[in-house]
Amino acid sequence: MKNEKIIITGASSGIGFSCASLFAEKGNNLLLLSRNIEKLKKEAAKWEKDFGIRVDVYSLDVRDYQAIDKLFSQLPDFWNDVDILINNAGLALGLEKIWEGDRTDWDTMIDTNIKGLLYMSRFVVQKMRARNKGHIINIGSIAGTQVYENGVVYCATKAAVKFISDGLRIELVDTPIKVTNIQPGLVETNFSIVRFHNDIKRAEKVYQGIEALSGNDIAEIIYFVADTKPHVQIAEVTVMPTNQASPISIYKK
Ligand code: NDP
Ligand code: 8X3
Repeated sequence: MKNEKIIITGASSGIGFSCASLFAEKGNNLLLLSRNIEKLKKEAAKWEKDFGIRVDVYSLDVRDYQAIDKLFSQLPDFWNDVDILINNAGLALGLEKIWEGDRTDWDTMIDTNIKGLLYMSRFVVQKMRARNKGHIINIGSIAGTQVYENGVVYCATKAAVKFISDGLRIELVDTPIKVTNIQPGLVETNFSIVRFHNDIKRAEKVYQGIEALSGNDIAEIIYFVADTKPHVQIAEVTVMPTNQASPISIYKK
């Protein structure tokens, strides 16, 4: 796969950054979006030079519909024919029972993981339908198929990602446009640091005693999914560390 045009949300760290790095190395053009872009801009300049590709980086909060509208109205024509959208921006906040949960944490998760993904999809799928070509790759989670206590709202947002992916696939069934939902288990990124509001020690404990997946492991799977023949649509991928069997069934040494 080469010379494709790919949008990645949440490209500043973790899975999104690993995807950007891998797709760049393979010779694809990237439109990278996240709120923090300083470090990303430096990488982008390096990738452009090293791999002869175009990498555009914009600061964007996917919760802000007006900002997305403005971005798409001002994008260079180069981005009119986007091949792949990786809806990766997302987060978990907190680990509490519903009656103890922080309402602003809920709003942030719902606005980012569900509404942000919908907003981005609305703009990009319109363009893909006009060209009759494209692939939407959503980053769901095993938390979207099995709910666990203290994480109910996060799990509900990822269940929504599953149903949005399934529903969009149905709505696009008479087109060549593909929809994939990637459902990872434990991936060691900034995810737990964000979940625990910067409590790094607590975040580190999540990955102690188990070899978690890396962002690169997920990027390699996404690359495989994106590189299939036009008639092959991988609908879902569920991937966990070998010592994980469900969100709560985890063997730690
Ligand atoms: P990271 O925290 O490392 O990365 C999250 C990315 O999302 C960052 O680039 C962040 O960028 C971006 N982001 C968050 N909020 C917004 C926003 N409002 N607008 C734009 N970008 C935003 O975590 P991961 O890489 O692990 O997470 C990526 C996805 O993978 C998420 O959807 C997560 O739910 C999912 N996932 C993660 C798993 C794990 O165990 N790590 C397992 C299963 C799924 P910035 O802050 O710069 O905006
Ligand atoms: C992240 C995986 O199991 O920590 O989506 O919720 S889990």
